[in-house]
Amino acid sequence: MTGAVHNERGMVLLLVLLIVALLTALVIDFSASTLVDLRLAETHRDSTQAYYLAKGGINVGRMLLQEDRNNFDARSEMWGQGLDEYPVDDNAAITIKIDDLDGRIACNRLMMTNNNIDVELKQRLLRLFQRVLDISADEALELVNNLRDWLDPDDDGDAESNYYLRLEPPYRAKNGALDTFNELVMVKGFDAPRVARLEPHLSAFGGPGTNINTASAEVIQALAEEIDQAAAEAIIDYRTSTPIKAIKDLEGVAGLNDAYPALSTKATALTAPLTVKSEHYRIRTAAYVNEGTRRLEALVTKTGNQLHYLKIL
Ligand SMILES: [Ca+2]
Ligand SMILES: [Ca+2]
Repeated sequence: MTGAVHNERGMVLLLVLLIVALLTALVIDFSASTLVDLRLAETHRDSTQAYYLAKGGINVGRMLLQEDRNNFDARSEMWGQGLDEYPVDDNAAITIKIDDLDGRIACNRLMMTNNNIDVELKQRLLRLFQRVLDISADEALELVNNLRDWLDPDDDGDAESNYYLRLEPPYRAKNGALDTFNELVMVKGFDAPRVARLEPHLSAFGGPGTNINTASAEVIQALAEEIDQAAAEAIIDYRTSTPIKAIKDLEGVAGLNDAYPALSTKATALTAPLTVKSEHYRIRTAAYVNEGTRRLEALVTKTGNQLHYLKIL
């Protein structure tokens, strides 16, 4: 069997699995009381069905990730395609979007398990903050230090509980990992507009490494000083047609020049390695049933198909 035929059969099988999973989510017995206003009952039924359909969509997303067993992870793969208002019934549709969080820099990884700073990740955050927020090196350093104080277990520093307790309303420094990315707005210097600008490049949850197949141009440039905008664009051009299966694939790619040796070094770094594979994903779904809409978000780890959380958006 050729690779193409095999892939095509795999896609058809997945599509069948997907429709079965979604229709199962829709088949729920609703016995609306005759005493309740019919219109209200219908709205309630639609929203409830939309909730189960959105949840079915999360399961389909997890299934797509589990079906992906090769040695690289890129958006051109089945999981990266997603579904956009895909009809599953006459009155129902589903949107599924899977984002690879290992293409982003995971804030929580700034502190290593031994409570030391990951100096490699710190450098990447410094470069990313300067470029994305258009701030000086000193201002970027202050932000990284504030994030460190938020995460580290002690209360020694400029941006610790002694600072936050003077705010209105007062609160304490977390002195631990971020539970959600939006928690970053609580950290000194990270206001909502800044957090929104950083969001495509950062996550709370994620691996220590960075997947070159899914990283943004900004994250690619943040990897090393030697990687300029032209080099980041050359990588993105290359990977659009050819998923990167090993960092070595980039050797000799036109436009990379001095950036390749830097990338090659990152691939074997002891901390925050540059990779071609991912473990941490965010699945977002939106389900529409007549007038009812429900949106869900899940964070999952691919190995062991672990669900870290499921929340209604
Ligand atoms: Ca893959
Ligand atoms: Ca602290």
